[in-house]
Amino acid sequence: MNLSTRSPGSAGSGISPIWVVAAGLAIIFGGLLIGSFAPAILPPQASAESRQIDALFRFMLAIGGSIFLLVQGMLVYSVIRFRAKPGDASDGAPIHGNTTLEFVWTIIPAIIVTVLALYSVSVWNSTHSIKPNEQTVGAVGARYAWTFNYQLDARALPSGVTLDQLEPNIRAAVENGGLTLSSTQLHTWVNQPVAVSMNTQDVNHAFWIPGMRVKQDLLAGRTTEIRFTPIEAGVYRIVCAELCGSGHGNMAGSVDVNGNLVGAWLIVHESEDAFRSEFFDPLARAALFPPEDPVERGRQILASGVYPCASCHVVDDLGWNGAVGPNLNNVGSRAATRVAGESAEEYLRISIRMPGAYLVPGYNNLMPQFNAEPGQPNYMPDDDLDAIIAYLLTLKTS
Ligand code: HEC
Ligand SMILES: [Cu+2]
Repeated sequence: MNLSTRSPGSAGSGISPIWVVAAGLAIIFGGLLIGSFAPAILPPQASAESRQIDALFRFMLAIGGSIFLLVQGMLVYSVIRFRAKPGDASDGAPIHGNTTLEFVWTIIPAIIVTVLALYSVSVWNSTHSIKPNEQTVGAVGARYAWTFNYQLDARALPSGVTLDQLEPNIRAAVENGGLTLSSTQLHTWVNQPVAVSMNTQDVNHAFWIPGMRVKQDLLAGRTTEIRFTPIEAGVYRIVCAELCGSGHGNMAGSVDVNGNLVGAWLIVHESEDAFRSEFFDPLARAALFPPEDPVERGRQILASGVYPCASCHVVDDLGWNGAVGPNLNNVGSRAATRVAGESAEEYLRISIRMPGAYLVPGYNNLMPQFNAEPGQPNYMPDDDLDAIIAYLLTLKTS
């Protein structure tokens, strides 16, 4: 073993062990200090999982911080201690073959990586395990909106509603596994484990709730899942974390945990039952007793967020403020004059079924095609389309 690191001109023999111990402690405590900054750079923890994930992150940050201090400390030390004396233009002695050193710098990273791997797998297994009494929600990503689907079955009818009040076909749906209720919000409550199963209508998206520390890709043709258990009431942002097109930045949603945002105020409900009934009962009533009037039905369909129109269009009546496509506030007035020979109704039908056929001047062909057959991307049944057209025809500015 031949370690001749010192350049010929450098003075002194070894460094005092006291200094080595002091430097070692400074590096370890410095790393821990760096690791303790983690909470300051992350959003507040809103789920049980976020505690485990942040602890893992802090651990990694502390290790990374220690390595950073070690490397930078050596660098600064060497620059000062081994600087060239005036007039010394000679090179340092070449170094090779130090088995001890090589052993140490192989074994230490190997131990670190093994510990991190075991720790990460245990966090992964715990955050991804199926929890008892999970609330299951379906999430659909489509350029550029999130839709959440809840199943309504016979056990969860709103109070005062009985099966025999329902139309036969709706009753049959409720009895055979449930009706789907759609909303643009993911509603849940504190300490309720949630399992979200996710599909995309078009390209890949990624479902990310920074406050819950969950993020998962939506992959075309596959169903992916994510789980979390909220621990704090509040409203949390959902973000798309996969660049998916020109409206990607608008592809946001919210998780409302046992609370409601009214104006600027977060109102936490008195009871879980009140919270559930305020959110689910109106959705359920709308699905169980669809309005006869096609205009009202069309409005209800669009308001439910089951189609992602809001992120691209403005409709004041529905609170939409998307900016990718034309403002639809008075589309009912202009639809008849857009294309010679097409009635207003026919023009709107083509706008939705074949958006590329007639482009509105000044806009690109960015609207997804809403298809008539189940199983196609962006499926929109004829019934829904008729109702939506009836509603759009009423949008006129005076
Ligand atoms: C990804 C963005 C996007 C989404 C989602 C989207 N549109 Fe569009 N839409 C556009 C763009 C861009 C245009 C203009 C280009 C064109 O005519 O295709 C347009 C045009 C239209 C027009 C013609 C407007 C006019 O002034 O003549 C109608 C009607 C329309 N969209 C309705 C809808 C409805 C209803 C939905 C939901 C079912 C929807 N759009 C979803 C982007 C979008
Ligand atoms: Cu997206």
